[in-house]
Amino acid sequence: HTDFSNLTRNDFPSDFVFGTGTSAYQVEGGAAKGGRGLSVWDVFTLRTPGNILDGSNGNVAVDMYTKYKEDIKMMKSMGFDAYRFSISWPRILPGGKLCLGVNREGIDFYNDIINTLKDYKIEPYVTLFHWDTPYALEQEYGGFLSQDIVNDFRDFAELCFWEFGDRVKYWTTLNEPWTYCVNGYVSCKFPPGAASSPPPPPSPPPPPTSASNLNTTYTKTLLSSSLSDNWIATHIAVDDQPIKYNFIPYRGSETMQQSNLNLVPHRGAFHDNYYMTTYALSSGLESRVFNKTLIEKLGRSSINGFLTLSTPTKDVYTVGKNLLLAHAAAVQSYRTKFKAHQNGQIGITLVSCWFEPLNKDNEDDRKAAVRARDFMLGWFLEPVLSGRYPQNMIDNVSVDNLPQFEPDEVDLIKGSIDFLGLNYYTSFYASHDPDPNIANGYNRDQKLAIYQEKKVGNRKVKIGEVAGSDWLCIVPHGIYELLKEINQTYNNSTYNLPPIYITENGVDEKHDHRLTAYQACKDQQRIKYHQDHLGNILKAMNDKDGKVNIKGYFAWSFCDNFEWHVGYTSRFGIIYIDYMNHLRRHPKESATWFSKFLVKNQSGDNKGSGNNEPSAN
Ligand code: PNW
Repeated sequence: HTDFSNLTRNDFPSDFVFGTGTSAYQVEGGAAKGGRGLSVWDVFTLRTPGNILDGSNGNVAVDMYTKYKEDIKMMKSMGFDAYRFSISWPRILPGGKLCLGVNREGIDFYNDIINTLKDYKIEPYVTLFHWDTPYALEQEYGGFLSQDIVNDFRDFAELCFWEFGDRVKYWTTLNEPWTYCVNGYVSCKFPPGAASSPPPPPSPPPPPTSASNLNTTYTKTLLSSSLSDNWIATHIAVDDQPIKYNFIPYRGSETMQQSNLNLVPHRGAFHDNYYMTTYALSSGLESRVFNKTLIEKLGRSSINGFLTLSTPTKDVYTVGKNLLLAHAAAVQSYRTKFKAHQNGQIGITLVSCWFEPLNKDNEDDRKAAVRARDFMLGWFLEPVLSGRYPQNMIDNVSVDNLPQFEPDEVDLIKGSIDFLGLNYYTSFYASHDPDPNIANGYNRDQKLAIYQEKKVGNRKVKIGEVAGSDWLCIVPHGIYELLKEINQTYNNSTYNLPPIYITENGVDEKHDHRLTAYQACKDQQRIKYHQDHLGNILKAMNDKDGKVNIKGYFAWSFCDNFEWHVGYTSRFGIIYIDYMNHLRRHPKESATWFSKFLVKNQSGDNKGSGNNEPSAN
């Protein structure tokens, strides 16, 4: 059955944990307060505001830095058992390294959060790294591109265990290493962006002859330009018309390619030293930035297109490996030095979509769907369980690009989680494509294409209702399919899958400045989203042919917040933030729904107050 509207927490085991989540850079603000150092996100947003859809940053965010007490009180009033948040590495180690000094004010800040949670009997689930790498380490050795990060991360982790481990019993080392890798080193939507990637060789290779239908003047201009970044050049759009355009990915030493896509120019704006344009693609809204040099070369009038950035293929896999090593080093330290007396658990949080074969009757498509999962989830899950990359990655990524694990590294990484944190938002169709017309390595390596819709008869049908973000179609049964598949693949004596926590699940609406706070709090779509996903989780937990061991569920997010490269344009919160009015908190209808859902039966150990109500201060 698929009607989950009467579901309550009492349908779940009595020790099943319900919480909400946030991350430091997305909510704290206080960027220049209390001795905090810079993170890569400060520099990425402030130096190049065009990197962010609305030009915003997390300087103030939702000011949890000063409002955490009222927020924790609100969590309690809704009846949540747990709160998942992350520690800002540069807030407690402003120089990134232990030897450069500990910032006591930062430690005190997190101590007060943890103590407040404890006072309210809310269990802290702490993430050590939610993408805010200390900028000092990015400058010194390129952040996670360098294996030097492993010791610095271990030191940071040990400091956290030492300072907070008497009260924190659930640690996750990393949030979504996949997203950090792919957005940082493939699509360049996240720091470091292309600006920090190695400069291209002095003279780019000549264009292939097949590029004859490109505007040659334009092409020559770019080829002879002295742009210092390895930009991808572009053909130009025409006002508000869907057009065909060419783009020429320029990727270091690799040859230039040409491909065609459809795009709809969405909007664009000139800023002091760059031009930002947003265009609509089937995969979602994308924004791109032209720098001033390029504008001067081409003239303003010709710049109505876009330009995108890229880094060498190998980087993304190098960063992935260093993230795994850093995770494993922190876990080893916890287990050997802290676990015996602190008695907590440590795991990792990984994100995965569910990939459904575009054509279920086609074996190649079925294999492509598994490959898609292996390049997203398996990339990190297989190593932490077995010490190996998924065979699909070994088979499809060139040995020059995929860094191997040394025997001592295998020992360190294998078995390095006490629990798996899983983030699920959406699903895609996957189909086999032996020669994808994609410039960049990671996406080429997978030899597949993903879609959000498929043809049914003569119509194209979406995989699910589209939410605020175009990448997020609502597919509740996808979490059931994903959990079942994870269980089938990894819950055996070869892999020893530990218990799972759903550490993120949620949906957004677009910011709409025309709505009052009152109107914006009407979020029935979110209520249904959580109901339907919780129902599918419960179904996986009780499945006759193999129960999935799931221990908890964290709604993303406690409140609206800084949604990375799309800034404040996307709202994932169950609490609404009024950005125009002192960052006032307003419970959305989903917050009220959660407060009712979370009321415990008056019987047995499920006894509760029975009167949860979200309240704003
Ligand atoms: C998460 N996907 O990233 C992050 O952990 C949060 O910080 C963020 O606010 C939230 O999603 C909402 O975007 C995701 O491919 C990365 O389905 C990838 C996916 C989903 C979420």
